[in-house]
Amino acid sequence: MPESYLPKGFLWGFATASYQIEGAPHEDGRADSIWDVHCRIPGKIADGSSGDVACDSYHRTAEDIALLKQCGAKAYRFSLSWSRMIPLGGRNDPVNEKGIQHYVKFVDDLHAAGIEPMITLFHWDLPDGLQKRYGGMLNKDEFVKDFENYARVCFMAFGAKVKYWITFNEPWCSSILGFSTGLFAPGRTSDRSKSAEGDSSTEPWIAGHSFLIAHGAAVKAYRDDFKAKDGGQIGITLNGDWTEPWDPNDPADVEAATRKLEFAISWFGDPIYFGKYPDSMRKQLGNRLPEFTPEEIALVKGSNDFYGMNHYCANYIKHKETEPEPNDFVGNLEILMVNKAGDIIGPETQSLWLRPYPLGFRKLIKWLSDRYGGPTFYVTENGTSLKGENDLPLDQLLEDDFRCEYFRGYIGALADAHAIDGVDVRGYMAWSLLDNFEWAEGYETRFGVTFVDYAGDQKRYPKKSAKVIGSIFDQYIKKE
Ligand code: GBH
Repeated sequence: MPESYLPKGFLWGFATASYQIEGAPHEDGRADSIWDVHCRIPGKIADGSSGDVACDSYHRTAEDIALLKQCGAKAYRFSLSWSRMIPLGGRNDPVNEKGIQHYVKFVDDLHAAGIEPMITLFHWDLPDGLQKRYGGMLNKDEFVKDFENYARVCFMAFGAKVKYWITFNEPWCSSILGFSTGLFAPGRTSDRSKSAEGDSSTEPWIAGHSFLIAHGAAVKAYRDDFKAKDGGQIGITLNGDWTEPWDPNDPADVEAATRKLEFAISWFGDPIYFGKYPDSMRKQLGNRLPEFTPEEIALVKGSNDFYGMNHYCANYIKHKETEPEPNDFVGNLEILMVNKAGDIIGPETQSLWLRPYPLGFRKLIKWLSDRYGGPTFYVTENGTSLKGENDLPLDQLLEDDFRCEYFRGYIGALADAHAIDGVDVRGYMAWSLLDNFEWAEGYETRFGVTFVDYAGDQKRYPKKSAKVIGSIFDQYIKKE
């Protein structure tokens, strides 16, 4: 037994997202999401692929549940496709009973297998109807009403069967990658070589504001009309990488490292816990960052029952002397893999942005816990790709020791954060159960503990990490 530990009853399992695994885009009444549309634009997805088939999980729910059981998972975090439930998306559009029934059955099947469902309402796949009708997140009033309506449809459909609800997955990604760099759907950006429309200096901040208000409205709906009878909890999932100063002896780099955390995480975290945007963001962005009305503050402040934390890696941060560009979204700084002393933050993976640094996990969750007054955390994603994994022959690919080491390091760091630093963490979902559609990267980058044979009828093969992860939790979770 290692010295550090995770609390008794710790909820661990795996995470996925609807568009990344389901396929079946036209089945049972589903309509397009903005990702279906985005994938059709040539050049947007590295391998020209889409989520049309993906892991075919829409047809293989039993197989996926069997995989979860085999791994010993206690929980499964998955997202609902809004376009299956309300195909056109809006509060006056028809609800699709078939879409609802698919997920109701899935939740029942999970329970029958002894696996706790954790539902994400929105993992980036906005119904395209709402994008076309009014610009999606850019139209705050419409978007908030439609999201609240969709959330209510879900709360009603699943009632007491679901104890863990997540409103949004990583609103940073939808806002910045969707409205600033244009890498993600809906692909808007000021860069006219990439999109005919968009304003990177304003739209990401407007979208982010809409997400916050919509989160607050959905949480209020749950607390007012469902929580007492259904007994669940609701929160938001925020992404964030840890930051180390490029030169720890340069106060400007130390400050920039914190500013990066504020631009990436506190953008959403501060309004939810304090009712305001971080000063560093207001200072740089001025009135491009929307203001909260008193009614909005009342909705947003205090709107997390728990903090959903997605975390993968760390970077070195170097301040910039020059004035920030109008499209800057990181806080006027450089993000680097090597520091002044020549240390490398972590080994390469298949994802350019992902360098494992387990100690950063412990440091970040402690930083968040201190900043936000010791909230309850559920880690809602953590995992890694492997450099060159996709090019390996199957027998070698299944021996994913690098991923096993990643999980050992990160789960150990989490146990330290809990046992030594006193962080209140109660669950952990590894990303991901399956190799899946890795957004703009297509299928070349794999994050699964299960290999999915895209050329061989989507057959699933558990990797070594699928077995190892359970033994790691066994080691750390307190029995008494
Ligand atoms: C998660 O985001 C997602 O929730 C999940 O759907 C996804 O499959 C998983 O990561 C693995 O990627 O390309 O330089 O602009 C993780 C947080 C933040 C990581 C944005 C990628 C893009 C950096 N992501 N980041 S860049």
